[in-house]
Amino acid sequence: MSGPNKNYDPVEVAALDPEAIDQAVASALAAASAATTLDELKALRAAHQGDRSPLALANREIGALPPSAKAEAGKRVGQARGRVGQAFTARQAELEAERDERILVEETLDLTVVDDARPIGARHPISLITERVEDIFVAMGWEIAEGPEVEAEWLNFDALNLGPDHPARQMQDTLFVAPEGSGLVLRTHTSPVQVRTMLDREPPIYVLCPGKVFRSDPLDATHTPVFHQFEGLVVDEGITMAHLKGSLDAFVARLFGEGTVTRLRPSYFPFTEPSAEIDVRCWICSGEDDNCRTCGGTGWIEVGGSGMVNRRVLSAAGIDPDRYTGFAFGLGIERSLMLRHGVADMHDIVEGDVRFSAQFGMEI
Ligand code: FA5
Repeated sequence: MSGPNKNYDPVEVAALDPEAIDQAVASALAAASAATTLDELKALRAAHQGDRSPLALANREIGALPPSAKAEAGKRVGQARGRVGQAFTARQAELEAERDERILVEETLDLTVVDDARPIGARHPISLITERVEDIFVAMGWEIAEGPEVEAEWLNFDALNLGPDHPARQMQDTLFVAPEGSGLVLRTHTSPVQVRTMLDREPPIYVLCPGKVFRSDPLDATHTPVFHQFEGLVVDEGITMAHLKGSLDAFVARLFGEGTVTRLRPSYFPFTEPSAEIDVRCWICSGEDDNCRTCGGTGWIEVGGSGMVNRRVLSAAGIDPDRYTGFAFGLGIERSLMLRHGVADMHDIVEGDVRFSAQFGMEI
């Protein structure tokens, strides 16, 4: 800084030379408009407006001027600093506006985007296969019938030719509804819907009844205490065992695919005569593993029971057995699912893990 000098002419102080000041202003304005980011602008502002900038240094020289020169020099430097300050402030406002605009675009939240962080659920494969089975029979012209899960003992057993002392009553491990003697059970099969349907409707009858059933069976690879069956019942004039076989063959080909190997094995059910178990070739070992856990080494898995409706059952339901005959079958839905999809263990079906269900797709 120069010292006090009475004859001082501001024009002679280099820093206060009008041309030098104009140049400092021009260079500051150019720098301000050339800045492309706020950080760059901040650095340039320090260089052109800070304590060590040409205009700040010029400002300091004013103090040393004689009073007569101070006003003019002060006005010139003050205006120059004002223009520079305005230019930087205006450019800052522009850059801030650009930044805000950019942030709005870059950080826009699309609230319509599906949030896949939360896994979606899946319908249980038992529901899906039940609907498939229903579709197959409805396409053949059959109707869907329903009955309650808490059932009258009479319909679950007696009307099906299983009297109170009938040994076959022990074949199904029944869960009775309290109190003792209530006359109610958790239905052990869907067969009571046969009787309900025959009491409700006149032949010809072609119905399918899917539903939940209960037995005190322990949970293992092929058994569960709560499972599902679908019951088929046909009552019409002239119905024979051939109609039963034909209907089952058509159904099995549709659900499991052509070429599925099945067999009807003579058996006994009090409500059908003659009766047959429906077996399918083991879907895990195809009969080639004597130690197979799924079929127990027999090569066959029983999926249901069937037969011609016993004339005593027709009579109990008020249908003339001399005019009408019928067939019935009852298949396990869990076993059908295992067969269709090669599920080796019942535990997977009953445990309710969504990762198991999700493999079957999200059919609605
Ligand atoms: C019956 O329940 C008869 N009502 C079927 C019937 C209907 C025969 C109409 C004749 C005429 P069964 O107890 O065998 O039969 O059971 C039928 C099917 O249910 C079995 O073949 C099997 O596929 C399935 N099933 C039986 N117990 C279980 C269980 N604990 N867990 C899973 N599925 C089972």
